[in-house]
Parts: sequence; structure tokens; C-alpha cells
Amino acid sequence: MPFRPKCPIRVLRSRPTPRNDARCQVRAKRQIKIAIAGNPNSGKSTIFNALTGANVAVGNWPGVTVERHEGRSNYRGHEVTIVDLPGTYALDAWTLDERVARDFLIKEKPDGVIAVVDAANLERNLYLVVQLLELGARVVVVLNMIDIARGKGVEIDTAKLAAALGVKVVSTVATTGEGIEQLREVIHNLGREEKTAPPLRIDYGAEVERGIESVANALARKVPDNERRWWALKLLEGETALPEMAEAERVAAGIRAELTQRHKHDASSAIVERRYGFIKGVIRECVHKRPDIARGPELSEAIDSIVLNRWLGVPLFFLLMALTFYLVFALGTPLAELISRLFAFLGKELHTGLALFRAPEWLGSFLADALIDGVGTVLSLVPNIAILYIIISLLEDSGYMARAAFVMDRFMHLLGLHGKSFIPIIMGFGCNVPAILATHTLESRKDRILTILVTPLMSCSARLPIYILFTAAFFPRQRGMVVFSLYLLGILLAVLGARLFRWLFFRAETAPLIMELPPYHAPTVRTVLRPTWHRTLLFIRRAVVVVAPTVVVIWLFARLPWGVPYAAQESLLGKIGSLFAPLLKPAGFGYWWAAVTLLAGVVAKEVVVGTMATIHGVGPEGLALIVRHEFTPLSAYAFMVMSLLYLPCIATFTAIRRELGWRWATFTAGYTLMLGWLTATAIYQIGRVFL
Ligand SMILES: Nc1nc2c(ncn2[C@@H]2O[C@H](COP(=O)(O)OP(=O)(O)OP(=O)(O)O)[C@@H](O)[C@H]2O)c(=O)[nH]1
Ligand SMILES: [Mg+2]
Repeated sequence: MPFRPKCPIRVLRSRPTPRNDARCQVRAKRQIKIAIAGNPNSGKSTIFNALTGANVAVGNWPGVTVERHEGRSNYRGHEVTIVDLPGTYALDAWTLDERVARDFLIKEKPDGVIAVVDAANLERNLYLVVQLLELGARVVVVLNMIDIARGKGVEIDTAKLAAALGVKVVSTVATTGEGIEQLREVIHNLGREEKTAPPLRIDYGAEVERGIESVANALARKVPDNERRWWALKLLEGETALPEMAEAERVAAGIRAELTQRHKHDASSAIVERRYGFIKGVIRECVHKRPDIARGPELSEAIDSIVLNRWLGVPLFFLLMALTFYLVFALGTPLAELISRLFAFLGKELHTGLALFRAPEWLGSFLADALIDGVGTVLSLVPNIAILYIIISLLEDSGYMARAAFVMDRFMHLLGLHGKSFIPIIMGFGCNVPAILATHTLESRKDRILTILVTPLMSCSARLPIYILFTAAFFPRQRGMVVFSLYLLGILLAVLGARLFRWLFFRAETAPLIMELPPYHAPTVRTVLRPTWHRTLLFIRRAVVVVAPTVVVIWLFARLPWGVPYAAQESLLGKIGSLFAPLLKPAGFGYWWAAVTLLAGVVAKEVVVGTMATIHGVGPEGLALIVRHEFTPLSAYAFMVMSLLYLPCIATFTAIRRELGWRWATFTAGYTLMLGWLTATAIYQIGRVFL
């Protein structure tokens, strides 16, 4: 039975009857699914966010999106589902993220594809478009980053391009929203068209064409008729295909061997060459370079000569990190103090109010100790965290991230990691969970495992509140440097750990780094503030959704059994803490409440500070006084090191389990706990000898 084009909604294996067809069309009008595909870093996610109002991660390096995201776009009351895909240079898959994109485009077959093209790099970007057209997808080409192309003196005749490729073309500047409305209209009109288009036919020359025909014949009844040529090309390019194509694969292998023998170059390079030949022809027709403004990326090169300098690159990276923490404190602390004063005022007023109404003591304690002190202390640190997020967004959006990976590559190789692993590692500074997902861009599974194993050692923003509290109490003048030293310790232990794990588990060579260095973009207020706002809101939400319930449980345990003084050592909480406290004594903080805060911190690291405030029933200022009384500078530093290293939070543990399974997740929890305890103890014990 021959294959027919599939129904857009449901795969129909039987021959569609006229009634079936009509039903498909009606449904298609109601809900269609459009994919956004394109080369890495071409602006797909920025377009997705602009169309759907979503907030998926955007950054100026290839490989930001590693999973597919769905959203909805509305145009005149009509909704379309849009799917943002990871970037891919061609329709093949070397890495996990590329596989997500390829499988969606080939297997799930969206109703249309928005092919996002970096207008300033047309030739390379059109390769994927050509492959999509050969597949017979219904494509809309989006010439994004047209602002950068214009700046380089590149003018593209969109009408001619549309005619040459047989598709609709829309020019956009996704960061400013230019062209997005027009794109929305085009997308919504796609619902009226057929899901598939007649496939583009490029002439691959007589010999290859004969090969295509033979393989296509072997594919009869295995794939839909209109896709036979496409699959034949894939097989001739040497890709392994589906199991049912085994026979065609054998035919293709024979033809490839014959072509290689006769012409001394393989079929796949002949095919790639012809495709580029076609693209060059299109570009000659449609692109005009204005010599008066045509200039190279001089500024990018000038910055790179410093940033990528053999001697300056690495110190500059660390200098930037140190500057980050200086700014987090210099700009964030005055604001944080304002908020903490507000909470202190609220607490005082509440006490007066409750006394006036003769409310029961436990209610006052609940509101003041658990909610105002516990949650308020975490919330009062929002300004510091927001400054950190602004700087992270600036680094991500400017193009520095890819440079950091490049600069650290040599260093990383010495330690058995791939330079590309450095990107997930730095992303871990924001939150470990997306950092673990970011390893999808790594080609080798071994590199992925190694990188994931050490990512929890990166000091995420949720650990910052702990450092803020302790540095305020003990190192007010050197706050930035002390926090910087903790981040450095995290990186250092991560690379040493990776080296050790590679030696223990997989002794293989690392591949050289091939990393595209994107041009620098001047970050705009919108591209920086939008993710910052989103991340800050998420932090606030976690304070309410995660910290609040945890401190309520802590508060309850601190009052039980009924009748004991609040948070006394005889309370349930005190008893649990006392079980673990002796273990922490060698590290310098063998207090039951320190043990409780660390235990609670496994829920989420922000909880550590919240729990501390709840147990002592004080806000940030009172807490600083208490820790100054109980800790010494040395034991405070040991406590911060312990908080940095011990056990990943539940979300991170779950992410590792999802990526690598229970075994590796349990291993990570075990080794981080040991490492945290050993390092904190070593610092405390050695420090005591010298100080
Ligand atoms: N100047 C300019 N910058 C843009 C434009 N569109 C996106 N950008 C920037 O380009 C960078 C990449 O954008 P993303 O949306 O993350 O790109 P992507 O294609 O999703 O990238 P991957 O997920 O890594 O494949 C970001 O720094 C954006 O702010 C544009 O039209 N003009
Ligand atoms: Mg993306």
C-alpha cells in the first residue's frame, strides 16, 4: 500500500478517505503546531519568547536551548502551538540536543517550520533551510539579526530570496520586536496551507542522481513516496537510518564504495558540495554587499585580542569574577538593608498588634519566628541576588560566555575535561539544574557524566545568602574577596574532581575544542532586564513556595513536644540536631542548630539561612550578632565551605538522577557529603594550628 501524506493531527496509516481529509483540514485550522528550527545562536529562542510571551533562556553562545519548549501564540483570537528547538547545523545529530531537534522535525512532523536564519551568516545558515526544503517541510524563512547584517553592509533582497527558495521570507530583529507582528500573521496563515510542500530538488549530478534513484527504489513502501529521495540522500551521505531501511542502506553502502573508488572522494562530500553550490547561487542572486559600509567585525576582533590573549585571558576571567562579587555587595547591600529594616518594622508592629488583641503566644511566635524572620531573612537578600543575575545576564548576552570556555579550554584539558564543559560549569553559578541540562551539548557521554558529577560543586545563587550572612558578621571589609575565594574553591575542586573521576572511571583522551565564537552583541536593557526579572521572581517564588513550608515544619518541630521552651535543645528539633552535631564538631560547628540548618538545606540551599533565623527568632541583623557570638572567623569559613560542598539540593539530585540514573546521583550525593566534611574539617583543623 503506498504511503500518503499524513494527517497533520494524527498519523493515518490507512488511505485517507475524502471525509477523513476534510476532518483533518477542519482540525488543522483549529490547532496547528509550528517548530522553530535553525542554527545554534541564530535567535530562535528570542523569537519564541517574542511570539509566545514565554521566558525561555536566551544567550549569546551556541547551545543555550537543549530541550524543546512549547508555547502558544495568539493572532486575532486564533491560537497556534509553537515549539522552540535546540539549534542544529544540519538535520543530523551528534549530540543529545541536536537529536531532540532532528527527531521532532523528521519524526513528529510539525505543520510548519519557522527556519530562523542569522542574516549576517546567510551561507552557513541556509544549509539547514535547504535540507528542510528537501524534506518537503512547509517552511517560512526568518531573516533574523537583520540589524547586524545591515551594520555589515549586507543587503538581502527578500522578494528574490522568497522566489528562489519558494517560501515566504520575513525579516526580523528579534531583540527589538521588529518584524514579529508580520511573522505572526504569516505563521497563522500557515494553518490554511497543506502541511507539506513539494520537496526542493537539487541536481546532484548524473552519477549521484543514479545512486539516489537506486536507493530510492529500495526504499519503496518503507517511507512515504514524497520522502524517498530525502532518505536516499541521507543514506548516501552515510547516515544510519531506521531498521526497516536495512536493505536500502546496503544498496547505499555499495554505491558509496563505488563512487569513492572511482572519484577518490566520497558521496557525502559530493552532496554537501552541490548543496553549497545551490546556496551560493541563491546568495549571488539575492545578496548585495555595499562596499561603502562593508567592514569586518573589527570591534569584536579588537576585544578578542585582549579577552582571548594567551596570557591575559585566564586572569581576566578571574578578575571579572572578583568584580562580580564586589558589585554584588557594593550595590546590593544598601538595598538589602532597607528591606531587612522593613521586615524588622513589620515584626515589631505585629508584636504590638498581637499583644493588643491578646493573641495566644504561639500565634505570635509562628508569625514572627517562622514567617517574618525565616522567610523575611531570605527575601531581604533579593537585591544582592538580583545584581548577581544582572551580571550573569550581561555575560550571557554579550558573547563572553563562549570566550570563557575557549580561554579555559587549555586549562580544562590539563585536568581531563573538555573546554565546552566549562559553559555548564559557569552556568552552575546561577543554578545547578539548568547547568546539568546544558551538558546535552557535549558529544561524548563520558564528558557529560564527568561534568554533571562536578556541577553541584559550583556555588549556585541559593548559597549566596549563607555567604552574605557570615561575611557580614566576620569579614565586613573583605566580603567580595571571601565570597570569591569560595567560588574559586568550588571551581578548583570541580576540576580536580573531574580529573580524579576520569582517572577512576574512564581513561580516555579528550577531543579538541571546536567552538564557534559568536560576535559580541551590545546587550540591550530588554535582553538583560527580562531574564533578570524572571530569575528574581523565581527566587522570590522559591522563598514563598519552598522556604516558607520548610521553616513552618522547623518551627513546629522546635515547639514539640508541647510545653518545652521554643527551640530548646530538648525540643524535637534539638534532639534531631543533637544526633548529628558531634559529627560536625571537628569542623568547628558542632551545634545542634547548625546541624539542623544543614539538614534543612538539602530541600533547597536558601533554606539554610531561613531556618537559622526561625530557630533563633531573629531577622538578618540579629542573626549576624548570634553567629558572631557562636562562631569564630575560622569556623564561620569552615561552615561556608561545608554549605558550598555538602550534598546537592533535592532539585539538583533529581536532575542528576534523570540524566544519569540513581547510581550516579547517589554517588554524587555521597562524594559531595564526604568532600564537604573533609574540606571543612581540614580548613578548621589546619587553621587552628596557624591562627
Ligand atoms: N542584534 C541582535 N541580536 C539578537 C537578535 N536576535 C537574537 N539576538 C541575540 O542573539 C543571541 C542568541 O539568541 P537566542 O535566542 O538564545 O538564540 P538561539 O537560536 O535560541 O540559540 P540556541 O538555543 O543556542 O540554539 C542572544 O544574545 C540574543 O539576545 C537580533 O535580531 N539582533
Ligand atoms: Mg535557543
